[in-house]
Amino acid sequence: MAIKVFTLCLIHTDTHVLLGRKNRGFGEGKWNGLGGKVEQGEGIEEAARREVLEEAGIQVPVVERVGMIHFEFTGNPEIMEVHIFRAKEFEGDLSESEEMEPKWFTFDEIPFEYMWQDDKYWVPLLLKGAKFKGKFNFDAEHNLLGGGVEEVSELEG
Ligand code: 6U4
Repeated sequence: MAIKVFTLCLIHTDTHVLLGRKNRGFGEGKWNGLGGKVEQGEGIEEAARREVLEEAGIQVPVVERVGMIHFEFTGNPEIMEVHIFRAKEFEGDLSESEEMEPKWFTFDEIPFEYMWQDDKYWVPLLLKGAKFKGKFNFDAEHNLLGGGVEEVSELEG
């Protein structure tokens, strides 16, 4: 199966996490971290920084790759490989883009019911500083069918 590579970056402090509500495209209406497709010739970390800048207007000088999840959607022959990053610092002023409305949430207010259904399984791992790998399957209407994540001590690759 063909693999398509994406990034997803969660910026957080000790108490708050930055999410964006997607205004259009894949996952429209859902709150999520910031990210998107890795472009041809681009490094994955470079793509993660670019997407944060494009979607929220801020720079993340240090990003740490903490997770890798494969998503499969019924009827779509491409596996979506999402590289997940954490950033604890940013520079610049947060701005809304055409694509995303960014907002800070305290850890106990994270709107899991308005996020992708897999997020409740791995966002807590990211926030506690763990690294993880996983795989989830969705039906064509984006309902979760199965899958899971596991903590790992190191992410290879
Ligand atoms: P354009 O073409 O600019 O609209 P682009 O922003 O490059 O697209 P997009 O928005 O299609 O890419 O990327 C999808 C984003 O959604 C990536 O950050 C990965 C993320 N994503 C996809 N499935 C997900 C899922 N099940 N759970 C999750 N994030 C998911 O938390």
